[in-house]
Amino acid sequence: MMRFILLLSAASVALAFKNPHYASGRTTMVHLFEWKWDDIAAECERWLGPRGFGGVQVSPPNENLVIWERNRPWWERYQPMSYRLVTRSGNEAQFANMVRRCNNVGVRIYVDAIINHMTGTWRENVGTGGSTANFGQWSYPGVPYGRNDFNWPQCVIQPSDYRNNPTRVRNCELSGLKDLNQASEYVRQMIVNYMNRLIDMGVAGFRIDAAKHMWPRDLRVIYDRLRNLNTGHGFPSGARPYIFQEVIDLGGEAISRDEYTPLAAVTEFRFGMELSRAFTGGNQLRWLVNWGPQWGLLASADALTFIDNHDNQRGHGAGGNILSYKRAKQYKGAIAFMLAHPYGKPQLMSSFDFHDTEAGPPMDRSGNIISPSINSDNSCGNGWICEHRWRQIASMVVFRNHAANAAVSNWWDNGSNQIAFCRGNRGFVAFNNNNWDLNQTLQTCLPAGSYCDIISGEKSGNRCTGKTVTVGGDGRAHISIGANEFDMILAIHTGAASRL
Ligand code: LAG
Ligand code: CA
Repeated sequence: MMRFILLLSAASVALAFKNPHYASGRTTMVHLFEWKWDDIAAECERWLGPRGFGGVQVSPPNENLVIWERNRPWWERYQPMSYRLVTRSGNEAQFANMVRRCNNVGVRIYVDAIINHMTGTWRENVGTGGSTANFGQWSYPGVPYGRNDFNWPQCVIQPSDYRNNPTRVRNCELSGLKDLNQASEYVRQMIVNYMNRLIDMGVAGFRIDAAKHMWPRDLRVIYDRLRNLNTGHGFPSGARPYIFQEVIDLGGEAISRDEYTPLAAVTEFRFGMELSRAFTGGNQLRWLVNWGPQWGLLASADALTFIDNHDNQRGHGAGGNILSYKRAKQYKGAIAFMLAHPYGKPQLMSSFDFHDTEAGPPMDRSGNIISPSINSDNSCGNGWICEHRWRQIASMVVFRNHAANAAVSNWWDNGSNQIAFCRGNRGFVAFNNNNWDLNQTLQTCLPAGSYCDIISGEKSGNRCTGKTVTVGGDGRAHISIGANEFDMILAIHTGAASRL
């Protein structure tokens, strides 16, 4: 009996940090990379809430080193100076206001937590909140941290360490960033205080930056000390934060993602790598028939899934050839597959346009971030891409919410790159990644009726601005996706947004 209870409680601990606590009926989060808090609050109210998005991953909210020497690159935010909530995205009051306003419209906030390290060594030493540091003394009075709070002896991770030296990967510096010692009681306390402050403000969870570079046993202590989510923000009582740990595991390294799944969820980097490969012709779509763990992916409940993230869309981090907004047709195909298929917990990337992989977000001469403007066709301006506003992508978020727990059924393929499947009797989707047309009568599994394809257009009143699909009494319908069409996808569902 005792053993059974222990087993049971071990299982519930593992599940505890794997629930995003989305508002009911929501399934998908978006990373609003480098957005300002006031703009995110507005976006929750005018777009994300009404369109059924579940949450937003925000850029690190804690004070970072200002690096004019490199013209304020995006990556300065991965160099913490303190846990004060002051950055180019806004101050503490603005952060709190954003969390409140987003929760009010059913959109959760997830914080990118940089707890592995502090800054590198630079000539400049002032943070976004005015804190200073003495790099040579490992001194960060804004926390405060000093020499005793870091790993010694100082060392820098070498490429070969990833293959054969897990201790160095955990205890040496990641690209010269001063490496905190999470085994220290004091360091743990500072980190826990920071994260608990955010939980009290109403955030729903965290991305754990560089989790591979910290010991799972130390992370466990930190997670266990986190408070429950704030019931004053609509979370159920006893709810644990959602934690997705950034572990890049493409195989062949000494440290594996499996060391982290007993603790909480993990970012599944193989997901975007495989789908990018398939949607650029490096693999046939027909093989996606057994998409999931059979492909070597994590168990679905453990996986935070995405095509690109802020690192691999610009060749930072590990793994190359990831699709992004820059190859829009293929990218939308991969994203639509991610959202149509029940595997994993999807995260969308929302980018600013870049040519220089180091360049920071759109900013003025003083380094202030310039807000995205919103055009009449719902797209963004001022240098912001806003993939989450692309009709095809936003419509597929609605599709996923509507498909809910329905399983994949009635898989069809043409033996190469044309595929189609149903989600129970709620949704149907088809893809054409061949260079010839798809023209087929297929089993849609949907009730007879007239549907508006949510990819080529949308329902507006009782009209459809895209393809209309007529499903017969036998559930069959004629499906056509031309090889040269703007998109390679067709999707219909029984929700209000598609049914005519
Ligand atoms: C991450 N995950 O584990 C982030 O997703 C990733 O964006 C971060 O790297 C990294 N870990 C540390 O949090 C980014 C850039 C790096 C950048 C680093 C710190 O990809 O290029 O390093 O943030 O700002 C930069 C320079 C390095 C330099 C270092 C230290 O590029 O040349 O050695 O700063 O000063
Ligand atoms: Ca470390």
